[in-house]
Amino acid sequence: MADPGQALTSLRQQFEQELTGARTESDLRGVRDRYLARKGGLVSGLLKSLGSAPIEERPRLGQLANTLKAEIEAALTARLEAAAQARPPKGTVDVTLPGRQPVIGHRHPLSLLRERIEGIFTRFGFLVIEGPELEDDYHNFEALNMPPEHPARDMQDTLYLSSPVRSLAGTAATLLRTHTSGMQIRYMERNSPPVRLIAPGRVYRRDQFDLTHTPMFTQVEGLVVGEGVSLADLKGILTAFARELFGDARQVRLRPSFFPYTEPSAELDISCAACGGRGRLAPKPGMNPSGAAGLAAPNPGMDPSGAGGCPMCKGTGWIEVLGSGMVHPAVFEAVGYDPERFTGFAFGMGIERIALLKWGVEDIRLFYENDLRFLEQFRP
Ligand code: 2U9
Repeated sequence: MADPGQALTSLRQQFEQELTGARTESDLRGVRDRYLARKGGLVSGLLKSLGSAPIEERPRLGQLANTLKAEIEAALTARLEAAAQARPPKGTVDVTLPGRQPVIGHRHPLSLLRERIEGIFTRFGFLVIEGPELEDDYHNFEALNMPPEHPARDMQDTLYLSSPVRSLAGTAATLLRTHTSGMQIRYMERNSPPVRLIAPGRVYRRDQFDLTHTPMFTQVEGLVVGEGVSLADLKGILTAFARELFGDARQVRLRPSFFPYTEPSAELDISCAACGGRGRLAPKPGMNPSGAAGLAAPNPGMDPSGAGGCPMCKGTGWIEVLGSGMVHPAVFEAVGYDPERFTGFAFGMGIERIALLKWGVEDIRLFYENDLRFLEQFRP
């Protein structure tokens, strides 16, 4: 073993250093255990090692070691007592601690999109109206030119209540509304033209639950009625809306369609952003577009079928955004407007569908699963 006298001196120095370095009560307790533990402590190790010192040295070394032990105990007791004195009383708040960052939530992406759409139409001078999700047959179907035998009223398409309930509108509701049109009917029953409004809200259909369908979704419908309102007004308003939402670069077209409550009817399409309306994706730089000499590598952006069609618009160059049309005279008759005097246009869109198009999301169900990893990507 090393010279015990030397070992004593270096243990004292080592202890002094460690004591100076100890900042907290738990540091101090650590030092105490390392030096004074009965089993395995540095001081008891030193005392044991004295057994190997020359016999005549042992009394002196033993005395020195005991003095060192007493010093260490006294120094540690003093520091631990001082630390206990300085300890803040129980329950004290340490105002010097850094604050904890609260987790800040935000609105759901579908709510953000709905607000965005409402903002656009509000700036166009439209009123926003809301109404009950439980609806009666008359406001959901009959007044919208869908008489009792109409196929849309089928049990396969509409969710009916097992027994009627009194709706917020005060009528006997028999079904979950399949569109928000009932609100527009109610508004026209109570107000004369001109009318310029949108009706956003949840609607329900007996649909399958898949990539693009949910049995509940969010609609925004719109209605404009007045003297001399024309298809040109419809096209102007909806083109302005589509460019506000999707960007000025989009081309817009109306494609003939059919709805019971509008005549004529049209779908509004916008040009596809993925292919710029060409229907096929542009060749990647470095590709030989002619394919001459057979040297061109396969383009990973191309349809794997080899047709080269754009997957976003299925090769058509156009994407369907909403449905629209001139309000059917039978609807005006139902609300007591003179169809000879007033004309109007209406439109309807599903916000979820717009969200899929706008953000390139492939599965509509993601919007309803509340997975924060998904939702946090839409922080405004
Ligand atoms: C009144 C008169 C007419 C609203 C309209 C559409 C065309 C339409 C669909 C879009 C996708 C429904 O959400 S969707 O599945 N809607 O295509 N909606 S015209 O027509 C009205 C509304 C109210 C009084």
